[in-house]
Amino acid sequence: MRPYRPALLWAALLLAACGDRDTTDDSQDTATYEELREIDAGPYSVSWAPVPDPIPFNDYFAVNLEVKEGGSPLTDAVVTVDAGMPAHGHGMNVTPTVTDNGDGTWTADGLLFHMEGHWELKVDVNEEQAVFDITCCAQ
Ligand SMILES: [Cu+2]
Repeated sequence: MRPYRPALLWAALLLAACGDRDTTDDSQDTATYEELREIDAGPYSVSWAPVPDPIPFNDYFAVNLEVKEGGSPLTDAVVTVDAGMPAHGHGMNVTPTVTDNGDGTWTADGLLFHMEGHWELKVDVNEEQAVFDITCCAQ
């Protein structure tokens, strides 16, 4: 009968666990469904809502953002908004302006999706980024 070697088994498990460590250092969360209106980015929870809703095709719209940390509104943060079509490698033809409402909400104005298809709405909160997948646009 061969001797049982639990130490070797544990060493293998530890090596496997350590090997995964690099991939867990990921500051970007990507939403899988366009219906997803709230996702986590690092310690922050980011939710968005377009105005008007649904987003109009080839017309200006705004995005209301709400950012929380630990369930409380985040009132002191740098928030920027951008959007692009990853399959086409381009962004918007306009530059949105972001207003800090001072209560954990931000308003991004002047967004415009000039093509139909898959867009990514990227919301940067300090050093983190939340990416929302959006299919443009409901007719
Ligand atoms: Cu495009």
